[in-house]
Amino acid sequence: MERLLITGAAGQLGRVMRTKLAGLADTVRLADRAGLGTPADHEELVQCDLADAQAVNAMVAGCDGIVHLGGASTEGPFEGIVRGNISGLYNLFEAARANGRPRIVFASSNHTIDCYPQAERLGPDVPFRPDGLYAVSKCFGEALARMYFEKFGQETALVRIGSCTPEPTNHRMLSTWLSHEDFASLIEAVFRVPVLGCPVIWGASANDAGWWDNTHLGWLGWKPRDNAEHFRAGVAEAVPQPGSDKSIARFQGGAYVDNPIFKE
Ligand code: NAI
Ligand code: 15L
Repeated sequence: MERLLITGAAGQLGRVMRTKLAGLADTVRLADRAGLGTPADHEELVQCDLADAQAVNAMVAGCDGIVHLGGASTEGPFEGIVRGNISGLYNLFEAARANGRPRIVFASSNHTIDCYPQAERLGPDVPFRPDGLYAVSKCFGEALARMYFEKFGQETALVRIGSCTPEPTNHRMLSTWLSHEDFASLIEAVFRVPVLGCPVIWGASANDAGWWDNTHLGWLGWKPRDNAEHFRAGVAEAVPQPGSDKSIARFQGGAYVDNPIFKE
């Protein structure tokens, strides 16, 4: 690629991908509403709010690929979720449509299905079971991406990220963990494959205790290498086994399922 755009580049995953994806394009354009520091030679910095349609159009112009990590990333007041994940996402897809439809990696979330019990194994076609307004905004994002694919041929990977952290740090994450390395290799696979479409992709490493089935993705050529199982002993030592009646041991969203809906 000539120019890759990473939104949410000041965030947790954005800062990691800024380094890991540096070789994916001649120029990497980094965007966020927060400050992004000093650009390296191969970087361009754009400070903008996703709710500003004109600024988003300028942010997308000239890019051949987009890794969309920006927006609200947890449960919070609805206003912030609407800004980043509803209006912001619409602005991003409209900008993509106006600028040659660069392929998009959309950071969706496991929260779209978090009310399923941990005993169930999920394929890509299960109905949503969101656990809050943040989760609902990700369901909206997946539906929006699908509509732009059906009507305009916009290709987007709907990556339902589990828990993307340096290491799994609790029992639930032995099932939901996505290593930084596996996320980076997934993004590379999405941009490498000749035809992408608009698939649901479970963003998890090759965890022995995983809940999500990616066997529909053989054509993508993505082989996650990490496995949370290697951390089981350390997690067991550091965190007491949760009681089987607790949400953290019952639902795929764990304790997130108990989050309140925020009032303004
Ligand atoms: P983060 O909260 O650390 O980063 C999000 C970034 O988006 C922040 O730098 C923030 O300034 C920016 N942002 C928020 N609202 C904005 C707006 N209206 N306009 C412009 N920028 C805005 O989140 P993190 O952990 O890096 O996650 C990145 C993406 O991946 C998010 O979309 C999140 O929902 C998704 N995700 C992350 C998971 C994880 O384990 N970290 C799991 C599942 C999904
Ligand atoms: C997410 O969607 C969030 O962005 C992240 O902060 C974690 O809560 C993650 O899911 C998770 O479920 O562990």
